[in-house]
Amino acid sequence: MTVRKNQASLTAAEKRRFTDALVQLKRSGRYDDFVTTHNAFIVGDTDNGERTGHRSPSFLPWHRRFLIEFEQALQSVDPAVALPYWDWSTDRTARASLWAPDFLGGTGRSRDGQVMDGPFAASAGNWPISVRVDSRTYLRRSLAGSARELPTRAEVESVLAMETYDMAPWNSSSDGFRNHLEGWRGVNLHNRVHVWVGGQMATGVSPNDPVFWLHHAFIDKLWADWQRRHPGSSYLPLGGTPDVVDLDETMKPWNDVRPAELLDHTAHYTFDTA
Ligand code: CU1
Ligand code: CU1
Repeated sequence: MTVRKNQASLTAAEKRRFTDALVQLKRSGRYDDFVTTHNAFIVGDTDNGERTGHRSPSFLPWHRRFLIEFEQALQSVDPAVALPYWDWSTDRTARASLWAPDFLGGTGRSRDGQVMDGPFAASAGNWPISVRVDSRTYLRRSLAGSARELPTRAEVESVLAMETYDMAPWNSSSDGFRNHLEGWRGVNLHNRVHVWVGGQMATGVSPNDPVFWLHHAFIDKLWADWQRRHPGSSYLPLGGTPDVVDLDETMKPWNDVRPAELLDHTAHYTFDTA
């Protein structure tokens, strides 16, 4: 059984196995397939046209399925590994242990944003950026650069309190839990964290930065927390909505899964909240 832990409580050995598995997956070429898929959806998802991964109700089930596939790929390398989650409302500075050299490494240097320490530094030779939106082949970050503050716990609570999952027009202008969590409206949770990290994380090729997985594992956990708080609230829309994925409609790129089948994460993993 896969147990996703808070990254702050991982042992040194757990951190090492996780980053080793990432590097092995990268070397095999399979890691970059995930970056390519993510960017294709970022480019294709539009407010007034078809939208699946972002700006739409299926933002949450799409990333849940995406993370499950990625976690399974990691487990094919090391069966003991699970995705950790990063609670950025608690570990909210560039000095958090998340960014230490024994885990993800730190912020980029001021000249060009290049990450200089940790397993994903260009100098370590294990993390060439191949799927990219510009010519730079090294991992970049600018922690606390463009977005100065990460979301607070009070801001998280204000979004978890929202009763309705999503509503028309089912895009980046919608009111409701999904869009406030995704961050196009209100206090902005998910999008702001991408911008706070900066570098590739602020682009469509964001999975180039391994912190992408820890960020989205926490977004996924917030969805599960919201479900527990609002047992009477359902995924919406239920059906008949053009351009978005209804509850029982199949979801690209997989075409073998519907949001309805992804509402219960416990079939795949649980969270260790220690
Ligand atoms: Cu995404
Ligand atoms: Cu994201």
